[in-house]
Amino acid sequence: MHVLQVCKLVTLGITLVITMDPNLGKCEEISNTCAVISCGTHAHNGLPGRDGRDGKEGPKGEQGDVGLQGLRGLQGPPGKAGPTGPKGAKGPPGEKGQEGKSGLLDLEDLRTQFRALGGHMQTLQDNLEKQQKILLFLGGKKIGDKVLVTNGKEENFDAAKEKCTDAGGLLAAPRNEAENAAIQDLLQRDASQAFLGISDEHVEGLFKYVSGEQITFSNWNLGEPNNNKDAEDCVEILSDGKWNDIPCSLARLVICEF
Ligand code: FUC
Ligand code: CA
Repeated sequence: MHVLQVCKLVTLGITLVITMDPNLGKCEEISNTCAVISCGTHAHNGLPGRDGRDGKEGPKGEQGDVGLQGLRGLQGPPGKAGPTGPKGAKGPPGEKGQEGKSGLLDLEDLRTQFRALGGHMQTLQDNLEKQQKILLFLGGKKIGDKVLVTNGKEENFDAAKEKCTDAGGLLAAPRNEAENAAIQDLLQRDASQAFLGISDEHVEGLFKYVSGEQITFSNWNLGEPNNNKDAEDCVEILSDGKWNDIPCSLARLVICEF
């Protein structure tokens, strides 16, 4: 069969189809599918037709496959602190400590130390009594809590005060009748008068103990204190126990109280 015959057969077939379907009757549409087909009855092929117009935009295609993983991004800022984690496991037991002392033993130690302290105090007490006995043996006199002692020397008021304070005592001053009698007893052995630790050298007429307190006991001789010649600020005790104010510059027996 010749090519011409084949083309005629095809054209015939197409013509039949067009006849059966009016929508397919236009020659232009047919020429899009077969460039060699013409609507005429020419025996030879025509020139190629013009390029057709662009077709309408097709429907949206199906979603493509998932793309490849992108590049790793830059490190972000630190996040907030997370919640407290669960408690860790218990650690291994530590080394065994030194053996502790029993509370009973501590109490026993305390008793031992207390007994030792009591012993020391007793020793001190014994020594004190021994010293007092020595003082009394040397002529001291105990009256109440006081111990009166004389050095057997006569000094002016300031020197007498100093002798007593240097020895850790005070120039003796009777606070009552008994103490006055004890001092009187002491001076009779060594002298006829002794200084008392009393004066009005700061305020005339206001007699005070050397410790600074105003006197609370006195045993003035009749007519005393007279501040003779306006020069008597110190006090002597006479052999009969009576008091007389005299100049502080005079020398009198030193009697101290401890
Ligand atoms: C009395 C006393 C004086 C002084 C004088 C000799 O006047 O009051 O203190 O002892 O005698
Ligand atoms: Ca006097």
